[in-house]
Amino acid sequence: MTTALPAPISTKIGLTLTDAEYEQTARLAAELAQLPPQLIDERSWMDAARRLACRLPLRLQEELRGYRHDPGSDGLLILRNLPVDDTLLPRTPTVPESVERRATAPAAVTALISQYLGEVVAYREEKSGALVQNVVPVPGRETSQSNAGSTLLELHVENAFHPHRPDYVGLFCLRNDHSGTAGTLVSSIRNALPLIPADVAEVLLSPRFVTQPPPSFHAGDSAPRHPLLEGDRTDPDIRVDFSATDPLDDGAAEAMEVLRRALLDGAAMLVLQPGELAFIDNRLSVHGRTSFEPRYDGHDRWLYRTFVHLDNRRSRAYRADNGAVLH
Ligand SMILES: O=C(O)CCC(=O)C(=O)O
Ligand SMILES: [Fe+2]
Repeated sequence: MTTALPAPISTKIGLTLTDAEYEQTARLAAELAQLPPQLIDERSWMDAARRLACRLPLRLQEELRGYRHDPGSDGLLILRNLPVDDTLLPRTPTVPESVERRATAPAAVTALISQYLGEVVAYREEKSGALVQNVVPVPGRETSQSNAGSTLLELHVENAFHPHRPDYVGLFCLRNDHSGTAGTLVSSIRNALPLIPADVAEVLLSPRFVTQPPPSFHAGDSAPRHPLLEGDRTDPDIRVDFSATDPLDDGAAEAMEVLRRALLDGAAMLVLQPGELAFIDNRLSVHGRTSFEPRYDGHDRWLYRTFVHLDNRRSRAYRADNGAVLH
């Protein structure tokens, strides 16, 4: 990675809720949070989230619908001024594989918005298939290339090895890190492509790479040989994890390094603040995280993560009982 930090992301991307919209969202989240059985992973609760999401503030609905149509050059949507009450939050969890099972008010906020964007899904072999996962630093995992770490997390497409990787990754900030500097790195192939020579792009478009499951997965086969770029040559999708993808020959290794540099050159840094929810388009953009110093004092950085698919039907063979969890 370069030593210079990428530019902070423009504050113009996305939507900041007005105070009236904040109140409307808080009321809706409170209504959802108290619905029995108050457990996120129960089907009836997520069904209610889908239904109630139709009452989110109209401007928020419009923003989400527009983002789904075209995620823009950064593949990023940032929603600001969402309800999170720090005085009601418990201590930041510190255990490995931490997930949120309880229908807390902020979990209801992220469930509503994620369900409006598409279908909230999870993976059986990762974080016990929970639909809302905690992104928190874990003692002893500092250097792990997973979201439990606190050293630099390499740029990656989420679950790049999986045939049904998420279409979007949602990161909802409950607490920032103590120094207020931990940054989510985001870089899109739309911005990087012009920096890549045509002959290198040709290599990236050919199946000369394999990708392993990330360390957060307990089981799973590596992806069969695949290209790193696919689809339209002028506006391709990207599929790479710089700590889990291996080039199969020297030319592929060189091309992958050019891609990495181009993505780093175009990367933006997003220091999420409490009440901000970022969606990353996992087909167009890679993400990572700068390093930070956890204290393990109950007030460390804490995000809720959700995964969203656009079309449940495509992954039906991977989901038992037509539920939300893929194998
Ligand atoms: O901590 C972050 O900002 C991102 C971590 C990450 O890559 C993830 O949770 O998928
Ligand atoms: Fe990630």
